[in-house]
Amino acid sequence: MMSRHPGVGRDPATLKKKEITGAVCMFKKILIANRGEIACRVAATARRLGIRTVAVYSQADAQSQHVAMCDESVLIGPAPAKESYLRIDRIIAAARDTGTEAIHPGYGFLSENEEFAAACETNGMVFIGPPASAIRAMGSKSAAKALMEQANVPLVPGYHGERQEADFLREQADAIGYPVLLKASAGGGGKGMRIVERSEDFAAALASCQREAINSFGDDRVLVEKYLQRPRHIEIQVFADTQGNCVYLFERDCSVQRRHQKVLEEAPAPGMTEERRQAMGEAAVNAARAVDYVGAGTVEFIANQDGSFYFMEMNTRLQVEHPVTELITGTDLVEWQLRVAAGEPLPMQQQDLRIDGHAIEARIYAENPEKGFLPSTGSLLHLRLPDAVAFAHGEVRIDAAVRQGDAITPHYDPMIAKLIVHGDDRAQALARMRQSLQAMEIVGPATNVAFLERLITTPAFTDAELDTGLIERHHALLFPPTEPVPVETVALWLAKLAMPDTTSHDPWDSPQGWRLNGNYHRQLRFDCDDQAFEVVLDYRRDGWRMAYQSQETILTRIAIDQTSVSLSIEGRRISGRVVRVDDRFHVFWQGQHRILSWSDPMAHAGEHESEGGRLTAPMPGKIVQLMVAEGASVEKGTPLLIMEAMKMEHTISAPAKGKVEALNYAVGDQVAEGAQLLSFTPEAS
Ligand code: MV4
Repeated sequence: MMSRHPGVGRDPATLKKKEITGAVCMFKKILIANRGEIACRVAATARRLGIRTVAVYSQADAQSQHVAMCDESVLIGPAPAKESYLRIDRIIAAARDTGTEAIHPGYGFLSENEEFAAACETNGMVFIGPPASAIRAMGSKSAAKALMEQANVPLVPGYHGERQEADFLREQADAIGYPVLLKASAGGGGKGMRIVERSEDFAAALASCQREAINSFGDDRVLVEKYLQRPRHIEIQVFADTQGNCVYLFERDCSVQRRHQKVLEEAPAPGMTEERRQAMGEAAVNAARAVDYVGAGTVEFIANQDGSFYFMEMNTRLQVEHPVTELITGTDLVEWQLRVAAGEPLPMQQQDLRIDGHAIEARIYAENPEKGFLPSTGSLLHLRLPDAVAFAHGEVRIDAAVRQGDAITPHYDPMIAKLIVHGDDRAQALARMRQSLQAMEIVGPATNVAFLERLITTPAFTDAELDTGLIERHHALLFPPTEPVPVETVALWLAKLAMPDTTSHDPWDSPQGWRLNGNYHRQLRFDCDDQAFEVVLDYRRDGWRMAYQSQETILTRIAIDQTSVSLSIEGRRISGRVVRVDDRFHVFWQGQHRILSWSDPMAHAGEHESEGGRLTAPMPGKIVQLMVAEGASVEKGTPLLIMEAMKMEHTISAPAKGKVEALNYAVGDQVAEGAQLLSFTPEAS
């Protein structure tokens, strides 16, 4: 799966010791207390190391990929996480019942739950993570800050003590200098933060911050900090073993985020100097040592544009964005976790670790950027991810747990996949990121793929002007007005919908099928992004003539199979993909995903024709079923016959209460456009 450069810089003595202890100590079976891509990620490394895996799953996940990837699986409850993935008792029972030696918690869920870490130990299982005491020590912001201060880890100027009287805190704020930031001591992820610009505003902001803190965390203590404008979020990956070794695997820049949700992560951080990298790395190692850390951890800093940096918090788990670190260091951090948890020393020492190239990760979410990033659910009706296997050296990596047909449900995080790319430098990594985003095809839930492509091509991002406000500041560029539907997109759609195959032996496919009434001539309408469009298609000797938005184009169809369409447009060859879901056609062309809704004229057949007593075929087709007999009296809306056209079945229904006088066609008959299908007499009202 990874190991870009297995064994790089490893000293032979370490390797030997590792192999000996590895043979004795490594786990035979682990349980993965998680779901989704991280459960699959852990299972992949376990399999590579010959370790058996046990999956746990909720009722909603019985058919999921992580269950399929593990050797055994145990149902732990209904879909809601509170009743399954957060049930310590059931997970421990599953581990006991399957003879598991160790439990990997992944990220989220129970990964930073000290009670869970302690329960593993009590039950004689290894928690693949830090000791419960380290989780606890980093759990409270103010307590962690006090510890960090003693360990010489730089802190933002501020007050994080026990005293909480409003007057005292205001004096502290006045001394720090405005603007200041109030944070809930028990908080995290930006909840309960208040910026205070002036001393006069302090009391009201404090009261509001305390209210939110007590409501969210049951603890109204706050801390006061100097507020940094436009900071960068730079985090350091650290790793410690049980023998007292602790290393840093350099930094990740995670500044590009939206409402405290990371969107892009990269390593190394653009603009980082060797001196600062070492200073931040050593500060992070000091932070880890201060809490007797073991395993994978991340020390989060905020950095000023001038490079000064301050400790924010420590995440005591493997993070979502760990792959960027893996790609630049040639490591498998899950392997490191397993070795460390099994009591082995770290596979590499600080002086062996090097940065190779540049890596960027994008999180592909089922969400709608145009609707305020509202999560979107539903089945993945069509799913094509970039072919990572085609990149033999780990240039493109996809960490995902979904397959076509799987559903994104409202029960869990709507992340579809992580796309991680590597390049010799940032520009090359960015080019690969763009190429890979353009290759993605997702039909079903709305996704952020197009938004991500705009984001990575925004000049501020390509020029690495990173800070936590980037997305908000470039809102106009990131949400441009919708573009007109390109002629190529329309041509691909028509090729799929309305261009019969001139070489096929199926008579229905032959253009003659369409030309019973003379020349093929069709006028079609579609909606795209709430706008209506019209296009006219004629069959000519030299191909199909398409008239769209006062442009005439000659098209020839080259090949259509399942979803792939290629055609020639004015002699220029193009190819794309068209996925039909009912009357919606998803057209993918050059990284654009447009949804063309076709207003099916058959859907309204007969509606306006009842007066004359004629029911005619609005397009050529074939009769597939007659549902009434001649002479039948029917109610309005009674289905009369089914006709196939455009490879879809359409039901023709009675336009009014009345009598079917005559049926003009039998099952199997071809009918031309405009043909009268039956005679119908509406009942006089
Ligand atoms: C800050 C800050 C500016 N000054 N502290 C947000 C979540 C929490 N982990 C810390 N956060 C911040 N703390 C001071 N003194 C700005 C942020 C912040 C932020 C930090 C990291 C990543 C994204 C962020 C987005 C907005 C604000």
